[in-house]
Amino acid sequence: RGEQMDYEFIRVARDQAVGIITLHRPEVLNALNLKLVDELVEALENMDRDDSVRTIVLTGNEKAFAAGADIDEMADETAISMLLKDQFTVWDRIATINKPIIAAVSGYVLGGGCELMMNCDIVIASETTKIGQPEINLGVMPGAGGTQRLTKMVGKVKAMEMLLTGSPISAEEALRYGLVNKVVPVEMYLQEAVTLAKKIAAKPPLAVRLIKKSVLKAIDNPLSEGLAYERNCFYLLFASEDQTEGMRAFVEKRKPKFTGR
Ligand code: CO8
Repeated sequence: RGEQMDYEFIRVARDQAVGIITLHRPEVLNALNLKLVDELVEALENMDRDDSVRTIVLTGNEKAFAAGADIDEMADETAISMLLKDQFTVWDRIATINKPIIAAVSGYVLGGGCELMMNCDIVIASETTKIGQPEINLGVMPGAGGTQRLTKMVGKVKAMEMLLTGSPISAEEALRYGLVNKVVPVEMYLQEAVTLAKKIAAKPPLAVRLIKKSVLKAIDNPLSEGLAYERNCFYLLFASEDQTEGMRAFVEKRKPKFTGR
């Protein structure tokens, strides 16, 4: 399992220690149907288990990272059919991936697409990126974290504006509000993300993993709990061979060789 041929709506590839997942439903601007999300979660979890993958890049195409959940698939749902389908149990597993996920986005990043981007750890955006939560225009609201994660990221008044008008913001505006890390020309966004992913892939993996976990703790917990968690992770890393190697290499003025142990 996990071979390319298993997937209908995504593509998986490798560039050295970077796993690359490409959303691939170009004819509908990568609208996220249930099967696509299932495949995405399976690919993410496979890469998370694979020691030779250190970081993950998640991308779409130039025109769309993802224009949201698949509206055709949702149009005839009822409250009870949605509840029974329980699509968010699989969705929530995206937030449990241990390895850093770098989103390389361009074009439309709307609705569930924006919520997916906000589940990533670092975001590189092309100049043509448009980010928004247009659910209100369909008579609904975000259901995969859009009201919560967006508010924590951009603050109350900007979140209100985006969620209540449904109008997308530009890449530059997203940069100002801290929704994306960097805006680059459209020819470069994927390469830029892969370069960044390779840089992080060269770092000691246990430290990478515990830093990601600790930062995510800050979003959801009081400071005192986050600090206690950080302290324990910090102590834990002193049990790793990479701590011994990293500090010894510094003292010996040579480059460290990290093994992930
Ligand atoms: N779902 C299904 N099909 C879509 C979607 C979508 N979200 N977005 C675009 N498409 C399809 C279009 O129907 C069209 O198909 P066809 O060629 O068969 O007519 C094709 O993609 C190309 O789209 P357009 O012709 O509309 O292209 P335009 O360039 O004219 O417009 C827009 C681009 C502005 C992005 C427009 O397509 C649009 O408004 N799309 C819908 C955006 C939207 O409302 N997204 C929010 C969806 S609701 C949601 O995400 C709730 C999240 C809940 C959690 C989900 C977890 C997965």
